[in-house]
Amino acid sequence: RQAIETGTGNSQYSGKVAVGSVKSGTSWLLKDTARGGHMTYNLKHAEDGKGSKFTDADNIWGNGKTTIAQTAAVDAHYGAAVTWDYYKNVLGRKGIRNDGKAAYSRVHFGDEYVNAFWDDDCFCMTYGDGEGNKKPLTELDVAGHEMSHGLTSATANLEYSGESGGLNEATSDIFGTAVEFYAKNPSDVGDYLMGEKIDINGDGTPLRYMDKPSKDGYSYDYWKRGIGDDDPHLTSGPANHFFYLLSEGSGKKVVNGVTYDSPTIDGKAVKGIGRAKAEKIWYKALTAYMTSTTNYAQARTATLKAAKALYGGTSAEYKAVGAAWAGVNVK
Ligand code: ASN
Ligand code: ZN
Ligand code: CA
Repeated sequence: RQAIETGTGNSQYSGKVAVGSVKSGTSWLLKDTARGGHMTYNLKHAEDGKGSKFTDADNIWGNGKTTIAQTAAVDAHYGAAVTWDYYKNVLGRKGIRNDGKAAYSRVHFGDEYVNAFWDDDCFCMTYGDGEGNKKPLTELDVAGHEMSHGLTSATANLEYSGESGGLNEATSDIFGTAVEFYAKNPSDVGDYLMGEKIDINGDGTPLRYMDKPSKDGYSYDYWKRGIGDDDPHLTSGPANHFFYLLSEGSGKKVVNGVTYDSPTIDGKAVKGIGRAKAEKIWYKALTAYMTSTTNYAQARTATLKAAKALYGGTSAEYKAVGAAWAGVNVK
């Protein structure tokens, strides 16, 4: 039997964090025994295989910078841990498959790779180092996003093309964002932006905006016919926007110091019901009512069913779901 221990991690994006580690001989192993045994591996720039285990002599991991390989591992390991805790404590779910077993993470994939991804085959998350090895794609909301692709695969299994592809992507943005808020980490406060710290555009802007997805220059704010032919990362827009409207409502609002201004297609105001309820509605819709081919109209029906089951068919929550979908042109 191994004693469960916790190490100290100096992350790049989330400050000083606890990391799951376990004593192994004379050193420590980066293994989260308290969370299904999740481990983070070092690919050392390879693009396949599992990589090498991370070990450490003093159980203090990373230095907050990219100068040592451990730092990206700290962020990835922490991201998987917070996502695990969010699933358990908020969604009542024991890991991605609800079986108590962890996925694993791999960092330092490829050469200056500017992406991160989930893979159903390895049941694992993988992170690149970013351009110039400066901004690894290991930010907390990105980790929550990738791990939640595993959650989608294990539940509704939304096909990664057509409108279901956009809903698949949005599910990952929704839970990635939920995880970031859940962490209550003063070094990485929650927001309705994706990847705001990885500076993927090189000008300080985030990867995606949920209050008004078109702010990225590419994403859709509203559903329209034929949308499913486009990239899931752009057709996630209406569902991300729906989630924002349902949580916070339309118009101007400041949350954790960030100013949002969320429009509706017809200018009708939507009143938010709070993020916690919006998350519960999306999770129930995903796990009870959506299937692999669910499209936008069916996602509306699924979330209405979920709101009815959770809060009743005459509730303010149920009405807000309808209003938020109308705001993004899904009726
Ligand atoms: N980061 C992307 C995602 O999770 C990776 C991809 O498009 N395959 O959607
Ligand atoms: Zn994704
Ligand atoms: Ca974020």
